[in-house]
Amino acid sequence: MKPKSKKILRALFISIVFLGLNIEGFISQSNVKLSSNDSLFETSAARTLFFNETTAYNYIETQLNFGPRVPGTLSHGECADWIREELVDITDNIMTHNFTIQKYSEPSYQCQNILGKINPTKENIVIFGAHWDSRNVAEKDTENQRSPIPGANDGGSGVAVLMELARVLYAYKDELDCQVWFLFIDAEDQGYSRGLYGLEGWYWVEGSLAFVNEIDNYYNSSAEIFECFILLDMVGGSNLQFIKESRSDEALHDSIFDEGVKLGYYEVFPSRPKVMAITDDHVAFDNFGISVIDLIIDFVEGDWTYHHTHSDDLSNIDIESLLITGLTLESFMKTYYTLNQNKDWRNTDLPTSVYLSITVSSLFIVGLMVYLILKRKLKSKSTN
Ligand code: 1BN
Ligand code: ZN
Repeated sequence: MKPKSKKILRALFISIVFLGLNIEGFISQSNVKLSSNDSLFETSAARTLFFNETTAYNYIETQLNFGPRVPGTLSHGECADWIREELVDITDNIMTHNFTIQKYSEPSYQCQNILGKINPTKENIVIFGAHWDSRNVAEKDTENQRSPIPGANDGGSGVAVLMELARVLYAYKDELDCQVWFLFIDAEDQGYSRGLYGLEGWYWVEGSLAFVNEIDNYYNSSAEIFECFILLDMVGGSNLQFIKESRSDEALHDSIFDEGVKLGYYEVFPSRPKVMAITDDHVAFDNFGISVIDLIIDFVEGDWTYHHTHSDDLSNIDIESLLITGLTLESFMKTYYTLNQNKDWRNTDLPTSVYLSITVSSLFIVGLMVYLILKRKLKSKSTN
């Protein structure tokens, strides 16, 4: 082989390797491999997201300052008013669904689901939901089982993330091609467990059942279409790890978990999550025919052990968990519901990174083959 040909071949080989390494580097960067302790704001993927964990944390603190949000109490009414007041500046319209719960000869209770809508004239509707009542008993505590819990995580965290999500999405609502509903659900947490009712005779999830019964009053069923219902429950504890709730739509679950993994939160959104069936506010929406997901932890055997105890307070909230949940959901909205994109979470395609990896590997192999063929040809030419 002539020295000049050798030089060209060497340059070709180096270029192929260099190109391959660069593209691989790009892919691994775009996947943002971070542990949950790293600062996300140092990464390019997160700089386009605006969810603020301190604002969310303060929303929990405000709720706890009202006292337990148990139906029939002053704190409950004050918290409902506060939710409505907050929504004034961060949604386009606010509706209240009033309903009454009365069991046997017990007193009747005035309850309210509160709905804030963004972009109410768009056709497709994404619903985010969280319950805002807190449990009237602490049946899993060793002390004072008959007194109400603070509900920082169970109740408070979901409301806080919803509220902050509403704030950030409202700021760029013109870039979204859907309606977004923020549904603050009452009367979720007063059912029966370990010998105690929250409120005598109540079922779990009374508020969502009542809302879905009357959902026709809140949208135009001949012109508007529900995309999905995303429920947040207990998203603010330490060692956050979401389960796969058995009613959750497979494609919706995968898309949201992929979004979390894309941001580097592998442990929070595990590839093989625990599968559990949980009675929660998504059930009524699932029965209505909407694709649902319940973003919830394993509150029975998981690491966060304060469920329905007096220790479900601010000291057992991890601000990072609020951030992780909020950023993941904001990212989900950007990926699937911004204008001028054609992604649909229902298409259970492989993640883009897998396609990119396959393309790069194929390019690399083809390049290598071309190199080897050329090398052999040049060698045989020079020996002739
Ligand atoms: C989930 C979160 N639930 C209440 N807060 C529902 C539930 C709890 C259902 C314990 C059965 C037992
Ligand atoms: Zn609960």
